[in-house]
Order: sequence, then C-alpha cells, then structure tokens
Amino acid sequence: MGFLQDAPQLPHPYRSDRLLHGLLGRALPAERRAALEADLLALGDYAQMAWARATSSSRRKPVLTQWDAWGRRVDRIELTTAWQEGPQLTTGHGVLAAGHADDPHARLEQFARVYLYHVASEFYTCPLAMTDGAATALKASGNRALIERALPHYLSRDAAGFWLSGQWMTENTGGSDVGRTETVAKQDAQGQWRLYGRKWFSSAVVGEAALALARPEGAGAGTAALALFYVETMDGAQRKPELRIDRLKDKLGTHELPTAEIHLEGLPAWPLGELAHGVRQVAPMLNVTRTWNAICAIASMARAIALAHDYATRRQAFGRPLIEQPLHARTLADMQAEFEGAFALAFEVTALLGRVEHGTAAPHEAALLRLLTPLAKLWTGKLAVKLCSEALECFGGAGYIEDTGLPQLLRDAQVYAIWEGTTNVLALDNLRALASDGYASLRTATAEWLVGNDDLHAASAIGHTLDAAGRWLEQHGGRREVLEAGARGLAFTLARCAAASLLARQAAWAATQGDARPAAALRRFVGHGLDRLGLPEDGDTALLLG
Ligand code: MFK
Repeated sequence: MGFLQDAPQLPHPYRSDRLLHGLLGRALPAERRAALEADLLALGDYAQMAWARATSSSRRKPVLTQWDAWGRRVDRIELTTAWQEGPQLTTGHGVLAAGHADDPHARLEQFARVYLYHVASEFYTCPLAMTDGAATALKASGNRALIERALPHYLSRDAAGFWLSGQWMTENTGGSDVGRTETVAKQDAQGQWRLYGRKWFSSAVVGEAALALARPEGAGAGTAALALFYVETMDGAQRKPELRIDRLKDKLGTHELPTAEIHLEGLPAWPLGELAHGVRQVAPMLNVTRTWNAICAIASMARAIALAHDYATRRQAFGRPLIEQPLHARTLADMQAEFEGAFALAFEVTALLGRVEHGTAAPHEAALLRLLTPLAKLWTGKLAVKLCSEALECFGGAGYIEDTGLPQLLRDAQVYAIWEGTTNVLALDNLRALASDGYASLRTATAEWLVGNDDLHAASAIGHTLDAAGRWLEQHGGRREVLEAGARGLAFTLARCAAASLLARQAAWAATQGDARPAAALRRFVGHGLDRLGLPEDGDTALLLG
C-alpha cells in the first residue's frame, strides 16, 4: 500500500476553544463560570462523538410516511439519530431553560451551550431556536393563559414534558414579504379560531406547537392586518387531522432537518394578543431566532477552521507540513481574524439580550441590541459561507469529497444567509434600527469598548469609518431609494466597526492575562478593512440591468 493521508481530527470543541474560554473569562463571574463548566464539557464531548459518528457512518435523512398500510393518513416522520437524541440532551443540559433563568448572564450562558452543540445537533438547533423565540414572544405578549400553558413545556428540563414550537410565517407569496400572507383565521360557531391556508417552509413540523401568522377573516390587506396565533399540533400521540404534511423539502443542505410544506385545514388557534399587528408581536421571536442564526453561523466557522487547522499540521506538501507553508499559514490566520471578529459580535448580542431582558442594561443598550441583532445575523451569515468555502479549499480535492464530512459544512452554511431573513432583508431591517437611535447607540458603545485599548491605529480606523458611515447616512437619509440601495454596504461597515471595537476590548482584557493573540486578531481584522460603503449610487445599476 502506498501513502495514506491521516484524516483531520476534531479537537475537543470546548477544551480547545480559546475564544470561548477568553469570552467566559472576561464576561462571567467565576462562580457562574464554574456552574456552567459541566454542561459545556458534556456538550463538547457530544460534539466530538457526533463528528466521529458522522464520519464513520452513512448520512441519513428524515423520511415522511403519509399513509399507513391500511390507508390511514399518518404523516409520520422518522428522524435521524442526532434528532432523536436532541430532546434528552438539550433538556438535560438546559439549553433552552438556561436562557430564561433569572440572571442577566442567562443568554450568554445559553448561547455558549448552543455554540458547542450546534454542528453536532444536525440543525436540531433550528426548532430549538424557534421554541426559544416562541417562549420570548409569548412572554412579551403578556397572555397569561398561553404562557402558563406552553412555557413549562418549552423550558422543560425533562424530555418527557418538552415541546418544540414552530414558526409558521413563510407562504408561497414570499418569505420576505410576509404582509402578503394568505392564511385566513376564521371563528367557528363556538367562537374557536381556526386557521386555513398553506405554509411553505415549515421547519420543525415535528413540534408540538407553533406560532403562525394569519389574516383574520374580513381584515384588510397588508402587514398591519395580520394577527399572530398560537397552535398545537398533536392530539395525544396523533397529529391533529387539521394539519396535513404535504411533503418534505429537498434542500441544498440541512438535510437532517425535516422542513415541510403543510396545509392548515381548520387547525384550532388562539390569538396571542390583539387581532392585528402580528408582525410586531412576532418580532421578539424573530430577533431571538436571528441571534441563534448568528451563533450557529460562528459555530460552523469554528468547526471549519478547527478542521482546516488540524489538517494543516498533518498534511505535507513540498517537503513540509501545510502549516509551515507561508501562504497557507497566512490564509488560515486571515480566516481566524475574521472569525474572531464575528465571534465577538455574535456573543455581544447574546450578552446585551440578557441585560435588556433583565432590566440591567445601560440606557443606550436597548437601541444597540436592536441594531446589532440584524447586523450580527447578516454579516455572520455571509461570512460563514466564505470561511467554510475557504476551509474546504484548505483540503484540496479532499474538501470536495462527500464522505470526508467537509462538503456538508459548506452546504449547510448557505442557509444562514437565507433563514430568518436574507442579507438584503436584514440590511433593510438595519435601516429601521438606525432610524430609532441605532447610530448614536453604536457610537456610545464603541467609545466604551475602546477604553483600555492601546492599538491607536485600530481606534483611528474605527473612528474614521464610523464618521464616514455617519456622513453617508446624513447625506442620503432623505432619499429612500439611495438609502436602500446602499443598505448592505452600510450594514457590513457598521458590523465590522462593532466587531473591531469588541476585538479591542477583548484584546485589552487578554493582555492582562498575558495573551497577545486577540490583539493580533484585531490588527489583522482592521488590516482587512472596515469600510464597505462601496460606490455611490450613480445610475449605473439601471444601466447594467437595462
Ligand atoms: C440554527 C439557526 C436557527 C435559526 C432558526 C431557523 C428558522 C428558519 C425558518 C425561517 O426562516 S422562518 C422565516 C423567517 N422569515 C423572516 O425572517 C421574515 C423576513 N421578512 C422580514 O423580516 C420583514 O422585514 C418583516 C416581515 C419583519 C416586516 O416587513 P413589513 O411587512 O415591511 O413590515 P413593517 O411594517 O416594516 O413592520 C411591521 C412592524 O414590525 C413594525 O412595527 P410597528 O407595527 O410598530 O410599526 C416594525 O417596526 C416591526 N418590526 C419589523 N421587524 C422588526 C420589528 N420590530 C422589532 N424587530 C424587528 N426585527
């Protein structure tokens, strides 16, 4: 037998993650860190086991059986092993419950768990995200009856009582323009609301409940006339007959996740609040699921980089390991710096969310959270695709071979930019956030994050770029078409400035621990440039599309 290449080995996702250790070391009191340790170690163990299992067995997909042998409609979905393990594992480690604990650090601690678990979960994190979002939206609604009914299930620490919630919004008319929703809510003779319509991208149809947008019968057109309803999907062990699963989607990635097309044929439903402004009511859910999206995107980046880094120590080319080849090492370090910025921004959103939810936030931090949530989602979504693609290339041809487990990383990463609002929809949402004090809150925050920073070049680059973004906003603020056309560039610019400032804060803390690596990440990240405002809109768009 000739030469055989060693496969990449996945280092322990928790023990080996210096960024996570640095974050927890800086942001958490020692006693809370100690209390969290056992869950993080266990989730890291699970992730390592799951990687070994995935790379030594054939991949499976969920299977929908619509009819039993005797002609009964059953709509039964067989799940993959990781999905079957999900309820036990996640309730046991409080993945959802921890986020709703009575402490401002609760969200950061929750998302540390999510970050470690996500890739191994085979996107079981998707329905978990929606369940977390549903719990958050129910709390915000103040609907006592529904809170008492559903929250103990959503936040259960016991798999036997655990329920998953879906988020049923997208219809054939569009995933972005939710105001065109066709599903109708009608009251029957007993006054019970029932939903009639078709939902076109129903991830987690295996759940026990969902929040669904529908138009009350007789209401007008558009977004404001939509209402938000709570539904349950099961009658004991049977799926309710008013919920039909038409088929599972055949997707580019996230193959283990059973995303379905469904019909609602009079499914009983309960309004969360007033019978209008459903999008406003579902917004707390959207902002939570967008936070999950960002954390899961950085989890994919972490996995891709860890494998590429390990492989670079095992693979020889031209007489030495790849890690000793200057250009390969440079490529890996560039990836690492971008990842560190994304990590800092995504986790800052979780810390802010915890403080805002617990009323311990500074005055500017609610507006800051509103701004950083779409920024983190849109930037990490795009970056995950870029870094996973680059990581595959670090393996040469092997990165293109299915049973290395690597192509799946890239396929799956593509979903982050689409789910929960595309990059452009999120860039437009960023304009909404900027309209309510977003820019001022970011200036206040960056000034705070830069206290103690001794990288004057980075501070000056951040300041100049934020000034340029402020001028851009002033110049174009009154011209909606120009503002929208430039929204993506503006969003990337603000995201990079926030990330650089957060890297500076982490670098200042790490220096006190004798760790110079975060400062190197900051230099490299700033070196890649912060300004993504791009060219002014000068009519060329129309010419190019003409
Ligand atoms: C593993 C990772 C886990 C991730 C979970 C995976 C789940 C995957 C399944 C899905 O992807 S489900 C589909 C997700 N769909 C979307 O995210 C919808 C995309 N479209 C948008 O985000 C639109 O911007 C939106 C429908 C929210 C609003 O568009 P409109 O029709 O132009 O509404 P409008 O009038 O601008 O906003 C209505 C209200 O909501 C306004 O408040 P008011 O009624 O008080 O005026 C807005 O300010 C408010 N609003 C909108 N977005 C908000 C928000 N409020 C707070 N936060 C937001 N993000």
